[in-house]
Parts: sequence; C-alpha cells; structure tokens
Amino acid sequence: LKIGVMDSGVGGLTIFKAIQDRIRYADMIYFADQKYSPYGNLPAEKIVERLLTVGLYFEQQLCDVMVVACNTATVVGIKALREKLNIPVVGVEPAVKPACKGLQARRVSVLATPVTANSERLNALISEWRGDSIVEILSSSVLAQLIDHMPKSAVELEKEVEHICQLVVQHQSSALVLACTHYPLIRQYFERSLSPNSMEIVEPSKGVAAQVERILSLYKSPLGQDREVVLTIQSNGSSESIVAMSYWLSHIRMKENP
Ligand code: DGN
Repeated sequence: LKIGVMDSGVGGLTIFKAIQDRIRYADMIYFADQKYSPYGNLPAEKIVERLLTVGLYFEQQLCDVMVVACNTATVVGIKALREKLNIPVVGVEPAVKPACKGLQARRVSVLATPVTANSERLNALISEWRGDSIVEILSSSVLAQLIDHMPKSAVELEKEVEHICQLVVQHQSSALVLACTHYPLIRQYFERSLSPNSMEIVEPSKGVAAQVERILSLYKSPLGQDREVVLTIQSNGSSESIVAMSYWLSHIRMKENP
C-alpha cells in the first residue's frame, strides 16, 4: 500500500506524521509543492492545476490514496480533483465540529489563511456545527509563509503569533481551531502565549489519519505488516524552502526512510 500526501509547503507534514503514527504498514510519499507556495496567493484555476499535476504523479507512483493536506487547496480544488483522479482523495477541513461540540456553548476562534477564512465551506461548517457557540474567524495572510521560511523568519513569526493570540484573548475564546495545516507545527507558540489550561487547541490531523485508514481498509487488506515501510519526501522548491523542510522535519522528529 502507498499513500501520497501533498501540501504547498511544510504544513502537510503535520498530517503526514499523524498518518505515519497510525498506519505503520503503508509506504508514503510527501510532496511539497514549494515552487508554487503559498497557494493562498494563486488563482483558483492554478491551484486546481497544481493538485491535478501532483495527483497524476501520485497515480503514476502507484499510490492507493491521495491526501490533500492543505485546507486552502481542499476548499478550492478537491471536487475537481476527485472528478479527474482514479484513486480516492482525502482532504483537510477546519475542525469546527469538534471545537463546538459539547453541551456548553463556548467561544471559539478559527484561524485560517484568507482563502479558507473567506470560503463558503468554512461558513457552512460553522452554521452547521456552532450550536449555541459563538465562533469568530481570524485570518493571517503571512503566518503560513513565515512558517515556510523558518528558521530565518523566527522573530516575525513570534510577533505574528502574539498579535493573533491577543485577538483570541479579546474574543474570550476557550477553543482555538487551527484551520491551516501549517499551524500545528507552531502549536507550542500558541500554548506559550495562551494559557494552556483554559484554551483547547483543536486541529484535524488524527481525524484525517483515521479517515485514510478507513479508506485503505475498504479496498485492500494491509499486506506485509512486518516489512519496513519507505517514506519519501520530495520538494520542487528553492534551497531556502528545503532548509525550512529539514528544520520542521527535525522539529517533528521525523526522518525520511527511518
Ligand atoms: N497549509 C495550507 C492550509 O492548510 O491551508 C496553507 C498553505 C498555503 O499555501 N497558503
């Protein structure tokens, strides 16, 4: 079995790791489309074109499932991609449902890229799941890029996180939804600025991993569970973006071909 995971940059590594933690019997390819990053600044047609190019590549590599580990790309292009590919496609959506669930109404902040923040899909998810909770949407046009440029961008990154946390505190939220796959990489930054006791940080990587496992189990049984799996990490980005990739890989303690 083989799983292809992609994102515009390093963010999808959070999903890649969650899948690897859960599914120990499949080979995995991670493709960082860093040459075209950030997707948030591209027209929708270009995002769809990039998804298709990477999807066809995954098919060529005999992947059994493709994971679009990016909220922005999922919102914009997953429908078109599913129409064109022969393998199943799993996307990532803002974890609004788990953040709003529970009996008590709460105040929730959803943090996303501008494309996701302004999408009909996010607003539909909020209408569907908010119940009595009060949900605010926050967006940052720079945060994903700053994460993509670490460690060079460390000072600016701290500043941007501080600014966002002030808004979350102003809204008196008790839950923060990380609705861009880049953001869980800096989970500790949020925890440092927000009191971890009174703030729940919600992100969807475990749910996505469970979904991938369900799909794989539908049409193939895991063979050769004892064999060493092969993890491949690829990028078409500049040397600077590849530095950021290694930085985050070591941060999440993940190696290629362990
Ligand atoms: N990681 C992407 C997401 O989940 O939305 C954002 C990356 C980007 O290119 N904007």
